[in-house]
Amino acid sequence: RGAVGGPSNYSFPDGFMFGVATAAYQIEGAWNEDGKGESMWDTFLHKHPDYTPDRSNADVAADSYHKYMDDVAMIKDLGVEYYRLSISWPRLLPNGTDNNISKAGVRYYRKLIKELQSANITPVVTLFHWDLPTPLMDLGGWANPIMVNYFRDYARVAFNLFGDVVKIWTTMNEPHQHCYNGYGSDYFAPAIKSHGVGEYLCIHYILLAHAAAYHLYDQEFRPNQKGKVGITLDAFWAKPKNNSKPEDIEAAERYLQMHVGLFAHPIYSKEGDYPDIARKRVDSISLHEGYTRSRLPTFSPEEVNALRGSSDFFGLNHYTTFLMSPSSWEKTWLIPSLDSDTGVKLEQDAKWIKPGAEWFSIYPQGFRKLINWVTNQYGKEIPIIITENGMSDFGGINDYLRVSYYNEYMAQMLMAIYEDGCNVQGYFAWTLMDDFEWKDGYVSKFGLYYVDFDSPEKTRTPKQSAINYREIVRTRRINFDFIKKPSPAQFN
Ligand code: GBH
Repeated sequence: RGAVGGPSNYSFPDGFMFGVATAAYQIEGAWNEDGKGESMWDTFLHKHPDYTPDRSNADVAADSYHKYMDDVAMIKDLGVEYYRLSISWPRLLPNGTDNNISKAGVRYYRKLIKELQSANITPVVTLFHWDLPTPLMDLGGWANPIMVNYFRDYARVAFNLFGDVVKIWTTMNEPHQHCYNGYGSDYFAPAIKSHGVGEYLCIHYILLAHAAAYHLYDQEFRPNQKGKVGITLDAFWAKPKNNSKPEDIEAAERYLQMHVGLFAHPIYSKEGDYPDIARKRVDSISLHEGYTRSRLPTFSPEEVNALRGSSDFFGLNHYTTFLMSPSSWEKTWLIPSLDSDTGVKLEQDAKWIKPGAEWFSIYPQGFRKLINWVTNQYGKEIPIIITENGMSDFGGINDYLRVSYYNEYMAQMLMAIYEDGCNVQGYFAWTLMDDFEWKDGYVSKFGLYYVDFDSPEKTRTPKQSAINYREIVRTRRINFDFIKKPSPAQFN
């Protein structure tokens, strides 16, 4: 019904979920207030103040710990019905373990959830958006198998406390980015640089921890709480550098299997387990490198079973596209590593607009391709929820490029829905407001709302992109003419 006449006339399907997303460490601040424990990001940034270009950290950030009422008012003003937030594990469990539940932590998330409820906004809660409690990091973090149990304990506390209201959970945010950048290199905390070994351990135990939380919910909570539990995976679109070169097409597919498939195949495929290509490559390269065992750990048959089908939806984060071609050696690669095991060179087209962060180019068509790839790999039955999509820039409230980024990317999503039959059920814009953007500090901005980080009030102001998103949500259509960039003369 909504599908006549192309993207500018398509209307979003009935029941389509519109939302905005944030993450605790990036917005909350109050890093040591009311008995909150330290997360490994707190610890890391206090130790390495020069990690970010502006020597910043998220001790205060957007101060959402105190300003959550303003946040909810903004979300309400956007008209969206869903808000994806994350719980700070060490705010709830200061030591990471469930022997000590912080009353203030419970109170904070209770108040926030209540406030959302009274604004008719449905919370979607991420359990782990990278801020691991430092005491658990000290034990090796996700490289330590015991974390599977500690994550399950944490999940139980969260389901117990908030599951009466929270009906949509995502266990982990972007395990690929977390493990690859944090355990495989020093781009993210904890900066372990155990490339090729630690990064696979992180992947392995994060997957098992996800499955443990899923089954815990199934057994102890689902019968009463009747909610859904999924995971959020990230993916660049992998575009063959030269579409008429079979080796580039193969490289692109290999990249997707090694980066998305590594997580998605164990959970969403019929057969389960790591994709064959990953198993074979890492096994044989490890052997060749002189290791007795493969650097990629092995799941037992019970673990394969526990992982298979352990998600009620496919949470997908997407930002940008890279061009792929085969390569056996790149100077940026650490060896061994997921990168060298993959053997694919990543570039971006110089013609694509690059509005902000180094890694970020605009290529809207990649979004539709990616949604189709996920659909073809794992089937139409599994609902896809876009848990993040948004644009990086360095600017303020007149973010006309972000307006067209959202329009164009959402149009591609609508084409995936109506022209390709993909089962996309929701979309969350990243992000509600400017925040602490990890490696980029406060320099790279993704917000729909501008935050004045110099003001003690952390004043929030809607950008043009917020006004545009509100109109999309209100009309359930994309109006490409709603906000027009003024001609240069009008700027004077
Ligand atoms: C998401 O991750 C996060 O979930 C969110 O917290 C973050 O604010 C948002 O996106 C915007 O960045 O992978 O070698 O090319 C995206 C993570 C991590 C993707 C850094 C690009 C660049 C280095 N990004 N990565 S590389």
